[in-house]
Amino acid sequence: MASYSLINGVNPDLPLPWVNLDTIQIEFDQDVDIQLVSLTLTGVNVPDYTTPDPGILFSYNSVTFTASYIFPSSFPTDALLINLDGEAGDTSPVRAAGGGSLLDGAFGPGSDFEQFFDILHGDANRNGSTSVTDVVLVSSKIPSFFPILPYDQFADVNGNHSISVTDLIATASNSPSFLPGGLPLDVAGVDVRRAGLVRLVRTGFSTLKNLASYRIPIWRWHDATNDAVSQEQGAYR
Ligand SMILES: [Ca+2]
Ligand SMILES: [Ca+2]
Ligand SMILES: [Ca+2]
Repeated sequence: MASYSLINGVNPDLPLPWVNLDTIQIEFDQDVDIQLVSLTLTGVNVPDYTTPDPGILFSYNSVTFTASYIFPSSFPTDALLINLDGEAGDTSPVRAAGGGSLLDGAFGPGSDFEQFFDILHGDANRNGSTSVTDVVLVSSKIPSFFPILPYDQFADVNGNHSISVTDLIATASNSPSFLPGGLPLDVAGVDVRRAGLVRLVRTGFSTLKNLASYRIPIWRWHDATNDAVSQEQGAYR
């Protein structure tokens, strides 16, 4: 039986402050069959980012086992939900390359994977609102450059590895603002948290490398001998 684990970044449950995130990358631990329509992104402010396809650039690298979805514009402030199809009845479920086993999503082989994450432009202290507190925080880091302190990746709201007046303006211009109330619905219009997938609320972000293509979940298959380990590693168990 296959399973998966996530690799978490710094406080992965908290909002992401970056203003120019536009790419979702999903890295697998083996070669997979995956298509553009395998992924759906929904939100509260924007109910559906992927249907119909707004011009997403999809690619899959069969050497690094990484799927990339480059969206035509940066994600706005929103509460978001990724759905990756893994059900037998889906149009293009993710499966091991060559017609192998279906993806192990929420509860077992042949189920979707769903993951929440929040974006709040300028929320440098990641407390769920953008205010003068964030403006003061960003201001206190000017000038700084990665990786020398007081550089802070979350105060570098345009993700260019330096904190400057540009980040300050971006933060101030988004203040005050808040995350939307409510939860994103999945593609079937079901509130997946209320439907029992509370364990999927936790998001898994890797260490920041390139903010403009921020890497979100790391997906892994495990063979039967690794199953006990992978269950323990599951970020939302
Ligand atoms: Ca599905
Ligand atoms: Ca804040
Ligand atoms: Ca910057």
